[in-house]
Amino acid sequence: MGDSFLDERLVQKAKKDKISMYYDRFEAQQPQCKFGFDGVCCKNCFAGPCRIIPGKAEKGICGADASVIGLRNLLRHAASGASAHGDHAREVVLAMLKIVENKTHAYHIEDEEKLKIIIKKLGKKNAKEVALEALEDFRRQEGLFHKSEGEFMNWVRINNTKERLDFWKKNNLLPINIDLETSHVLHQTTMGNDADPNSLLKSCLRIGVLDGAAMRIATDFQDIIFGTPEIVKSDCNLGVMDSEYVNIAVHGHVPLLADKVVEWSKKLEKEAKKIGAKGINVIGICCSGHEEMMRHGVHLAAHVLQAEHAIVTGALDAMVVDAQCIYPSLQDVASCYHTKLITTMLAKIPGALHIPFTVDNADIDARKIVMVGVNNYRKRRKGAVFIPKTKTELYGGFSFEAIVSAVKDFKELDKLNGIVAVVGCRNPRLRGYKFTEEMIKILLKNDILVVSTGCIAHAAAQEGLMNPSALKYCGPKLKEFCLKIGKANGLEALPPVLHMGSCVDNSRIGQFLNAWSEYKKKPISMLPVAASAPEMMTEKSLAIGFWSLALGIDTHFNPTFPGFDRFKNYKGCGNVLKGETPSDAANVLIKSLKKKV
Ligand code: MSK
Repeated sequence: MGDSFLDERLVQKAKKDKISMYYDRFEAQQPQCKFGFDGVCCKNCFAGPCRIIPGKAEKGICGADASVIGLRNLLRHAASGASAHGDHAREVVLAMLKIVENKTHAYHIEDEEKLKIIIKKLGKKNAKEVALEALEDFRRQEGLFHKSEGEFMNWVRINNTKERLDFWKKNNLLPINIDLETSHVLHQTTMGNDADPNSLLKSCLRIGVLDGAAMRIATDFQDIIFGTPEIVKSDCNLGVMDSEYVNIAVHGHVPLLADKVVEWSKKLEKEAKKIGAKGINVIGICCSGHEEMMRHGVHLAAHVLQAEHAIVTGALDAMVVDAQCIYPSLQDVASCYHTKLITTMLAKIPGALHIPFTVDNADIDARKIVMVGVNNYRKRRKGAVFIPKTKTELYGGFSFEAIVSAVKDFKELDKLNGIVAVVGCRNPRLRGYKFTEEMIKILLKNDILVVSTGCIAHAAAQEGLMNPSALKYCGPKLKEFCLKIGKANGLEALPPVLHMGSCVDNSRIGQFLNAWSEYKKKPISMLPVAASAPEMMTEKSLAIGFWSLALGIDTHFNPTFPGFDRFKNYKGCGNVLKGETPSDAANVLIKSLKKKV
């Protein structure tokens, strides 16, 4: 049996084709390890593993107790998540440096305005200096390289309110550089190091501050290179695949690859027609989907848990992946059909075709990738193709700039009961229960505007919450707001759930909150805003959650992270919220907002 958001006919098709899907493997894992889930198993040295059993074994062999083990594990997870965002950001900054040094002609500067704003904020003269300042955020060593390098990350300094910077400084939460901090956490959590729960908790928040900056670097440079998103109409769900076209999926996170695949798909249309297809249909999975939908209107086909099903349709000619959230199972599924799985960057999978993708060779590599899909089209097995009809219209591309230009006056937001950022992954643990969709509907009914990113944004879009028809779920104040703003912008209505992009684009939410905080002359922690990761799965989501807490935002996590019950709120940061049903989750979020209005 599959999950409620999966197409039942594809579930049955996978079963008939004898393919193991994530939900089959999830069942095979039951019962899952309780010690692992509670975060009280330590494997950080080889005297272990040590498991904490209340009343029997309260401490590990070295003497670390449940709090220390739990927080060390949590901190390691958060640092891994932040390192993923850091690596992603570095790729884009290095590409920018190549552009400005004329070492690549595959990319160019698309958004000069955004570049100028960042040059000004940094007090620099040109694009090259901006790229070097960003790279400084990966190497600063207390003035070793030059006196002006500062003591903490540039992207923290230029993108946060004075109130937050002062608080973080006072509490030693300002990160020096991305590589140093993530590596420091590995050291800090090895056997025989930091055993102070308060210090470990502070490090979690410091990693959160770092993660916010890493995401912002990625977003800023992506906007400069590919353009800042504007409101765009598109479709979502697997019904966007087309059996008469060559279907190529872009899956992962880094638009350096996905954008080139989109470009070459247009250039190679004729090749597809030569072999009898009507053209090339690029579809988006996970965050690559968001990046390409926002800037090119590419259809959002699938979130992380639907990626296997995109292959089961039998109509996917190639799936090209880069990094993060790529299940290795995709190759097992692809090997049962004609689909070519192409790896290109960090995520390598045995059996897949590996075409290393580099900025230097971007055009040659992207052409090669698209031609693999085109040449594979004829290998589709007749009778093995089934594409569900389900697709839903959505409006996406609500960058900070797009929202400001649509809403015009922040005063309009005073008419609402607040804003909740609902972000993150879909988690198989929820067994397909539409937790997110139900929770969002309760928020809308309570006149709360929702902004969303990542796979949760796929979920919201598929439920029809990102188009004007979702007004039927809204309370009167939210409905009036959406109608007024929508009409002023030539839309039937503003969707009550705003699509703000990929995981790194959570930084757009931060950008919006800074501007709102300035307008209201109140710290973010006093604004009617809360956050939720209702189906948290990846370590990146945890890092994002710590960023949200460090900003002063009450944040809901579900499933709760390991060691939740021992986690203490840090004064001056947001509170960790628990809600294990959609109504409990919505209620704790609403309660948090009420305290601020
Ligand atoms: S892709 S981090 S499963 S949102 Fe950004 Fe989806 Fe979560 Fe990956």
